[in-house]
Amino acid sequence: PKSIYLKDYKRPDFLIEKTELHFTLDPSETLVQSRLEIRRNPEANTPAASLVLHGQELELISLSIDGHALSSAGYDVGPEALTISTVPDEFVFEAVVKINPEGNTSLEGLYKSRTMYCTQCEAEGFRKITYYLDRPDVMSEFLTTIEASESDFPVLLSNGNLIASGEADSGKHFATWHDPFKKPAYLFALVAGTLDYVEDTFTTQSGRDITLRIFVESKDIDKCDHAMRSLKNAMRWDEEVYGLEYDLDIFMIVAVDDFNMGAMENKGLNIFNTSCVLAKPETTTDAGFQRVESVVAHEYFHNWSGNRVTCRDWFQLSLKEGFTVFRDSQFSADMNSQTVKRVEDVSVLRTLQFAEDGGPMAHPVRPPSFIEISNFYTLTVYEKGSEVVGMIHTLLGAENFRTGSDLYFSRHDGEAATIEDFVAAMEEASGRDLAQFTRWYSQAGTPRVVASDTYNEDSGTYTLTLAQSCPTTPEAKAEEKLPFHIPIAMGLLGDAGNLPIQLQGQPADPDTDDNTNIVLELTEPEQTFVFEGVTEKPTPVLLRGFSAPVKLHYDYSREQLTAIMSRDSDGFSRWDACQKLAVAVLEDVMQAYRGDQAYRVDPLLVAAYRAILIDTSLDKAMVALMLQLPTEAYLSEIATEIDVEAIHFARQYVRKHLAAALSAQLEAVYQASNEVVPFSVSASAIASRSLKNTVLSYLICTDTDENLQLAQQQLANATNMTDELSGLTAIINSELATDAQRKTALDEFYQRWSAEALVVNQWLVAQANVAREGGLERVMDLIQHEAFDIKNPNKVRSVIGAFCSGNPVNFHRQDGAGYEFLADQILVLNKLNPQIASRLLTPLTKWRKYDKGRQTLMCNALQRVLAEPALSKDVYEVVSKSLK
Ligand code: HT7
Ligand code: ZN
Repeated sequence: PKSIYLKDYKRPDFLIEKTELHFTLDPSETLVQSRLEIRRNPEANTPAASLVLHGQELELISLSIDGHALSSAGYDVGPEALTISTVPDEFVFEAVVKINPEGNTSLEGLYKSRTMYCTQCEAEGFRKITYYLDRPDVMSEFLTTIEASESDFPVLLSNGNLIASGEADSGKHFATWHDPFKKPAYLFALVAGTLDYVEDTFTTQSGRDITLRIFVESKDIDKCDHAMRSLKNAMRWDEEVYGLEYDLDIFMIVAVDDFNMGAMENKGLNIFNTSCVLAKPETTTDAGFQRVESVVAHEYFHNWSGNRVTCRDWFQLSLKEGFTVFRDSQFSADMNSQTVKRVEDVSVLRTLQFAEDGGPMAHPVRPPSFIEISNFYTLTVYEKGSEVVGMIHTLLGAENFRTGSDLYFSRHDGEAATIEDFVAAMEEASGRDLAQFTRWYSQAGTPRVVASDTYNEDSGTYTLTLAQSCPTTPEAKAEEKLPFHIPIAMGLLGDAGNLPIQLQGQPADPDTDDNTNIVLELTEPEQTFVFEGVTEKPTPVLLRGFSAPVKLHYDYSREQLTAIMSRDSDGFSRWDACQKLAVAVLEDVMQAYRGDQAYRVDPLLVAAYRAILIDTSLDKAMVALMLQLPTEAYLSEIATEIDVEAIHFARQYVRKHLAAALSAQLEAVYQASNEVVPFSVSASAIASRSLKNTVLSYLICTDTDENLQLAQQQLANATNMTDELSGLTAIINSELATDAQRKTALDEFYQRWSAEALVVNQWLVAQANVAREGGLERVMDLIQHEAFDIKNPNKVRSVIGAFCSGNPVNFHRQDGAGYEFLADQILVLNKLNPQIASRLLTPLTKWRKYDKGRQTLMCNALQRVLAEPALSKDVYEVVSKSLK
């Protein structure tokens, strides 16, 4: 397989003005007739170019140009393209092809999910439907007719507005949809099935009534309210915050069970993984409710950031994804809590994206090349891309950012744009030069910033020096990297609270009434900032709100960390200080574990946690977040060499110690939060459950029967899935429970919920994550369970994905059996669903961070995958790059 390079981008030789499609649906022999109005692209200036259309796994039935059938001498069909060497400047191309939806297990193109037909065309799936210029800079108006048996497929949907329906000559029924907005093929969608829907309306700010429909299987009709509410909130929010209004007369969402990702923003017809749309209290956890809210909003926001203004090529993916993640994060923060949302986002970024940035698949937010684009729907493109947009927001301020976004949307409406276009709009709107800033798009790796300081009591000056560097990544050595433009939001903390800030050489800002916050702009390899009028030796609070995706190092004392935890004005920094303190304490235990010394848990941490637990004025959500020790994944990310056993031991040890030392406070908080109140997904109700269940996870670490009974009672009496699953998780992880007690809890749970696929998935995840010995054997049993189906990505993620990423002590067994298990599953999935196979590889790609013994075993597993003769491009790219 060969790489494709951004530097080789060329405009398309041809444009497709109009696309007419006619589908005659059949499980194994669907007929697709296409009529394309094509003309040469004057801007390409390639007057003699042949017509080359993408096409894969298509059975060609007939071809014609301007009504004249082409004989096989007039064209060439390969496995990936159809070439017609001589065509006029403007012509009508018609083709009939046959495709096999029920045999399509890759879930790209047209496929069957349970009883329905659906499509997934991003990034390059449309070429599995018919011959086409399947690239995002070819935008066309679509007219789509679907013909199918009315009894089996009463609902026939595509993009845009329904313009005709009725009985076809064949006796089947048909529906014709017209999408007036030009779009690339990746936004095409088709759905056919027996579906019910819930309907609502939304009146836009300009007074247009939009019909909103969510289509689901009838058994799920009672799980649509939250998605509908979220959709309406998102529509209103986009009008209010970005001035963006919906454009078609109808907006539809369809829930499907078999889906490679979370959801897809097809124009007017979003297709969702059931896990990201269905929710009701009895079956869905609070995290599930919040995921639905954010994914519904994300896909809706794409209607502008992605659809009305799309990407010129797939290297620009972050143009739509980074910006849309930024928009959905702003939305979720506005709907819930700014600080909680920031902590959650930063946890994901620092744990998973930083790990990606430090591994063999590291790439810039705009990758310079790829073999398979599906491999680049990454945390870097999405989450780091969002952080980059967030830094522009910080540097420009909210008002200039909005002016820039207005300019971007108005200037590029109906176009396929680039990251340069986005940055140029932001520069023009603000008058700021972002040239250096754009290095965030082209240089991979997580920058490291080292802060050091001095305080001069006599002059009242405080001097802060910041030095930046960026490690070597696959595309560039550390020495070749140029300094980034890094916004560092910060403050100074004194004995009684935050100190006023006066930077030398910078007049005080009369427009701000908050003089305790400043954004420093680090642009040089090393820079010094002098603060004046500092009346006491301060503690710097650096990177407030996590203002840049960097690893910032300052040598804090543990006392300074507890001061920030209890007194800083920024909630994020308080949480972050708590994490830092916990990391230090965990590292003490890890060191003792390795050196066979006595274990000691710093009483500072116990005291800090006690203070948090008894302070009833604190936000419960923040208390819960602060009480959660850094995860094993985060501790692995920050380690130079991952010591699997030491990390696991230290975390367990400190948890047990805290549980014992704080048992009275924990019990009091549990009892106080275990109130019976009507269910709600308000931020405060979620916070309350989050605190209660965090506390339960500590209580279960104590070896007392009462606490096991507490978990059993919670499981038995729960009226919502958050509490029920927390009860189950506590029991199956408890060292006190007997095997029989764990089995009873699991069996009863399964019997209760076996008809609810999404609940069963959570039941699978809970088991795959149990860290007790024998995890691999339990997972091998789970893949034989009737609830498991290797063709369903949600099941694969729930068992294999959860085990390999969320259960390090069992996956990284010393004998390498976990690695061999994963390689076996990848080889099966490579044939069925290459995208899923490739994503599952992630834990193996991190082999360089482990001890020599594990390195060899992990590489052996990767080599075994690489030796497979029929390796998909997806898997080949990840395995070969990670072995380099
Ligand atoms: N834009 C969507 C991407 C997507 C996707 C990509 C590759 C393979 C399958 C996929 N399903 C959806 C999702 C989003 O970011 O909104
Ligand atoms: Zn997206």
